Amino acid sequence: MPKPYPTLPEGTRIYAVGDIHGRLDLLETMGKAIESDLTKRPIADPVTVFLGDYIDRGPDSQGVIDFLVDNHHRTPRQICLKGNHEASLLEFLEDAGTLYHWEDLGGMETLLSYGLSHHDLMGSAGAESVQTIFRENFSKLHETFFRSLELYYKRGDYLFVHAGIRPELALEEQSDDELMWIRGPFLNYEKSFGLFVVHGHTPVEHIDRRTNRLDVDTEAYASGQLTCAVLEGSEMQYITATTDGWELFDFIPTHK
Ligand SMILES: [Mn+2]
Repeated sequence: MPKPYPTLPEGTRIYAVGDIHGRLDLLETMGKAIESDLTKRPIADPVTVFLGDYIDRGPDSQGVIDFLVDNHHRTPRQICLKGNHEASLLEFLEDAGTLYHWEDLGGMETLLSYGLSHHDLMGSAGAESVQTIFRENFSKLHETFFRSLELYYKRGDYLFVHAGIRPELALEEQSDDELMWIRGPFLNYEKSFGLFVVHGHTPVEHIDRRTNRLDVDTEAYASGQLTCAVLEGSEMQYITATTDGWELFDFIPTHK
């Protein structure tokens, strides 16, 4: 018999933060919310998992990466997963020809936040010149951060991953691309994945709990609401951060 609810080992609390997309303002509020929650309700082993998609679309991708690189004093142990947008930035570092694909995903806002000008981006010199300027502005520290991102994190009965997994395929057999990009086959699957999957990538209006997975991506850059699942024992709570502040909610209703 599968367990009715996924569970974490005693003394562990996981804060799992959805897609940020350049919204440093909301990330800062979320950092304060987590810190405040931990002060109010201390626990032996707190972990913050960022589910990927730190950059693109929103206004301050560089600021978000600065925050994550320098986060240790603000939130507990921190795991940063790789989203498809981080993968696209890394691809552009290697291959200037991927610029237009990246721009379709909101990469322009990231380039602007790293100090490139509209003139640099519109210039006739093309993608190679954008790549050269970006490489100069992209610090070694940030590059190391991007290259150190994990594809998934497993704890207790939970699996944390940016997009999802291909159903009925062992974790070791999953392709990197699917872990960062998958939608339909994962989202439409209604049976158990073995582990309960906490993910971002596919925007939902409100944190969306199903019987086999939890979608935490509330499209922060457009909706102005960043969401974080708070998991402890077999309890699920969540925090929302908006420009007005933050709030902790006690219960995530299961969406059938
Ligand atoms: Mn995203």
